[in-house]
Amino acid sequence: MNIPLLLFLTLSVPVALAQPRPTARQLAWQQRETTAFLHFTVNTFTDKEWGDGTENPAVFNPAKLDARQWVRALKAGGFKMAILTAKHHDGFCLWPSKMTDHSVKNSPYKGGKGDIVREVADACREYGLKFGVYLSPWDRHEPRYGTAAYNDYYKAQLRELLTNYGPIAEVWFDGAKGENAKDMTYDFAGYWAMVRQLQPDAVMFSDAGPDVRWVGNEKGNAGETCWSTIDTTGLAPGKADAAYLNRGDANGTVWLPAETDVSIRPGWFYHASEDGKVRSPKNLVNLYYESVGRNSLLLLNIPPNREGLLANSDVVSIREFRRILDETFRTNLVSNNPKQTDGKLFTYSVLTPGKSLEIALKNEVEFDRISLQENIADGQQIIDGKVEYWDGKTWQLIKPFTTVGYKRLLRFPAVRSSMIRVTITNAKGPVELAEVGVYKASAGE
Ligand code: FUL
Repeated sequence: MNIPLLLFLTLSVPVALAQPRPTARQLAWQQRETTAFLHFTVNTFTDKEWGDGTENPAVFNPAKLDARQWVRALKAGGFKMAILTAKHHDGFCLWPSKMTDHSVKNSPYKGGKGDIVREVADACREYGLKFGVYLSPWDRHEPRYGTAAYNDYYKAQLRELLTNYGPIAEVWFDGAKGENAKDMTYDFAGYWAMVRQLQPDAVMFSDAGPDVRWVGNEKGNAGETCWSTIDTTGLAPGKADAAYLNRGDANGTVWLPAETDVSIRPGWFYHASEDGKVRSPKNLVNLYYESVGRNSLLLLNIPPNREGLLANSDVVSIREFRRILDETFRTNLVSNNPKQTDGKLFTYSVLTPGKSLEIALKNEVEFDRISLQENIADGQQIIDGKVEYWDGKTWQLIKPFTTVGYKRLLRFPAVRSSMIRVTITNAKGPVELAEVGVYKASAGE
């Protein structure tokens, strides 16, 4: 081996290895694409968004509660997981925690014998959805809040949730805390160690990870440029630089993909007054393009009502949302290209900046959507690029794009052609282009 080559290998290999990559659990999380959020507590009955912790458990009476109805509707909406607010900021527990009386056990629900965490976990298992829990660190009811003893209280509750309900696929650590809340230093390191020990496959969300980061807004959109890498220095739960979280950082040293949480209604909890303000299927489809289509995951909240059911309007909206997406993405118009159309990230073509990949279509066809995916198992490389179509004489620009990562969806006015080409203009390293989809959007979009 000649000296320059040896030198090149020794210098370049460690650099390549240093590129952040997802863990197996992060990779599985990203490929789920859409998760449902279920916000439910005393607020549903008091018509509030943030309870103050003084609510009487007697108000909590979802007489017709049917978790199977929730999960059936979520499955029809194509959601792969449901995350339940086991405890929101008001401190009321949807399971009979041994740690407090402020729970379902002192409510009229099932005469105090109910356990909504169990009902939802069981329904998810029955219908093949993953199950996750939200356990608010900020607790406005528990007297120990504000003292070191609260960390033990919180951990004991976390342990109950992690040990009694089967597999937990995600734990949501909300950094929210009211402005006049008591001072409290959370033992996040301790909480996270417990999750790793008891549910090693679970991903943990907070403003700053450790597995999944907040997208920086509650409007439902990831940055037009969105890196799964970020620099976590100075970030902590409740301490977020929203714009930074929204777009990530090409030079970030940590793999921490963005989760886009947004509600189907204006509030996170059900309010009858918002029955006329449920997002339409079209609106939800747009959120999908602006979250999943920008290298993020869509966490859509569909809050159960006072009866303990998902409202029909919401059920219809998510079902139609999925029907439209299925229709748009049913037929990939790319012809004869097994690598880029097999749905597998680990079969790919390697592209370097300046290099194009020409892709033949099934005859001359009309299309207005393109989907691109990188093999993120090896990291995220694309900085920018463009797609063009062949007009019979020359290449015409369809659209430039920036980051791709897990998925980039492009929308543009319909064109007719028999060939496209994808060019990478800038990249951090060799691009592993895993999937290319060319589609004609459903009329429903
Ligand atoms: C926020 C909370 O304050 C909201 O009530 C809701 O739970 C949302 C998902 O996170 O930080």
